[in-house]
Amino acid sequence: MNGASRGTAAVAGIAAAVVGAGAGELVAALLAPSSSPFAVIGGALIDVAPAWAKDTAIAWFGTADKAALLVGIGIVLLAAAALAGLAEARRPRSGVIAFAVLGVGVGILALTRPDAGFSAWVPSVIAGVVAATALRLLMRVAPVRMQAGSTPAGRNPGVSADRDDDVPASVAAGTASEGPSRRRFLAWAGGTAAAGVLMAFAGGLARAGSTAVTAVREAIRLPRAASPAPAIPADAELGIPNLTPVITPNTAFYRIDTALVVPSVDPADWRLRIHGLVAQEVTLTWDELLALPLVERAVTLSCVSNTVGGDLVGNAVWLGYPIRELLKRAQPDPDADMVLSTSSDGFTAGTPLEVLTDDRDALLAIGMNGEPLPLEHGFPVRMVVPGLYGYVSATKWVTDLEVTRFDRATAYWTDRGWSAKGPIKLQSRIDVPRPRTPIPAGETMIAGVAWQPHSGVAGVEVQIDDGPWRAADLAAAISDDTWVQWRMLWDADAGDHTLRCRAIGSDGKPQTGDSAPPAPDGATGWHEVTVTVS
Ligand SMILES: Nc1nc2c(c(=O)[nH]1)N[C@H]1C(S)=C(S)[C@@H](COP(=O)(O)O)O[C@H]1N2
Ligand SMILES: [Mo]
Repeated sequence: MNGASRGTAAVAGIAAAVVGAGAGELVAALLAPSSSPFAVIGGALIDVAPAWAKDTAIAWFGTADKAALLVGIGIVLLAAAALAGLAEARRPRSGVIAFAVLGVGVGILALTRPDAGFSAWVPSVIAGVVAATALRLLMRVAPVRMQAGSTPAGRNPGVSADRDDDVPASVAAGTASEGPSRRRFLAWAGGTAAAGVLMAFAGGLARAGSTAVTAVREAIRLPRAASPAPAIPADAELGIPNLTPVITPNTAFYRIDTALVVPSVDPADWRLRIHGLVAQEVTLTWDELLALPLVERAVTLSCVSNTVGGDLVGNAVWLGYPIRELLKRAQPDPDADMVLSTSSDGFTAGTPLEVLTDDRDALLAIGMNGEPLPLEHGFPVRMVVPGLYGYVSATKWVTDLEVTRFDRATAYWTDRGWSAKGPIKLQSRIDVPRPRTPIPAGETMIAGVAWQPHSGVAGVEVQIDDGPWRAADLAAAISDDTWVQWRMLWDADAGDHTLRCRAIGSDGKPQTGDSAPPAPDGATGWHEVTVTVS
């Protein structure tokens, strides 16, 4: 025991970890953005997490699941750092070594990540070295504990240079020393932690401001579509307050992916390789893609994790090139039935070959609502396939299409227990009134959206309490590939009421009322909203 109190040792460990983590974030921001220690640990955890843990995370935190994960990692690391401090006080160097080993370990882990560059190990190793050094230095300024009157002769506990081994254990058994040495230690520890926070902050700024790819994206002028999107019918938008707009703005579009740090892919380096069971391998560069006759289509995208009434669904106008045209060039073998798409960060999706070659507009997309794809929505190139959940079709940052077979290849989410095939199920949602909003008696508007991309929606019905199902008014649909707004006027009488909706599919059949959870192939059931009319 070197004589520091437990509290002091824990504080030293935490301050050392904070400055190490800050250094790691800063170096990562400057050198290897996807290799920050947090991103590496988080990314590895996301990949090894059992399916139930991920499903729970998405169900609890929705699109904030990543923030929740990072906070969780932070808490665990701080606890571990406190323990490293305690270890250091008990056995000098043990905490220091623990930090160094952790840094090297995470550095090695960094090299195994799918998007790792040569220097992926550097931020974590630097983080470990900085934390280890800081712990060693802080323990030197840590006040020793002593029994009353037993100050070792000739030494001031606050300023001794190195007393790792020379303070007798009995000295350590007393109360922590108060006064200047303690204050001095706290000042050092506080300063160390503050330096860490500042470095992390600077790293965040560097990342946000300097990512070269952001600048490249901003300079891009998208080509005009050879085949523009059909005009949006004037009566597609009902204009009801609080009703989801028919086109989802990019900033409001849900985001779901396994990427803790948004991949930065420079279009100049982007290549798409089409290979596997094909007669002709095809590679495509960004410039070649832009020179092709592009089409623009509105397509509604939904996440399979969307619960009944949930908001993991959005509708955008995508600009891209039909994947079927590229596959035509590659000439798939007759026995192929799947295309395994891979992203720059190692995510994979398995899409039925048939869906990518039929007459629907499955796109290799570069534009979203008139802009280049936002970075978090797959810049520079992603897939968008009308009618399929994102996990089997909508690969962002896509770089590779392997033509293969369902009995030969599996993809990211199918390896975690989700269905290999994922057609989007018929769904509808009540947006207005919001649950539990007080409503005055009399005429009130009920409104929402309904979707089954690629099949289309033939109608929507609404049920109040246990009354009859009544047809709602359907707005004009942009196309069968998009959702459609609906509304119904309701003469509300005082009391508590349950509102329910169900869509009618293109085959005339109503949406099933059987409740099923999202796993393994999409939720079913009727959306219900309870309101109080007064
Ligand atoms: N590279 C990559 N692409 C991905 C994913 C991913 O984790 N990584 N998630 C998929 C899932 S599950 C969905 S629902 C859609 C979501 O697309 P969005 O974030 O643009 O809404 O992206 C798909 N494409
Ligand atoms: Mo998803």
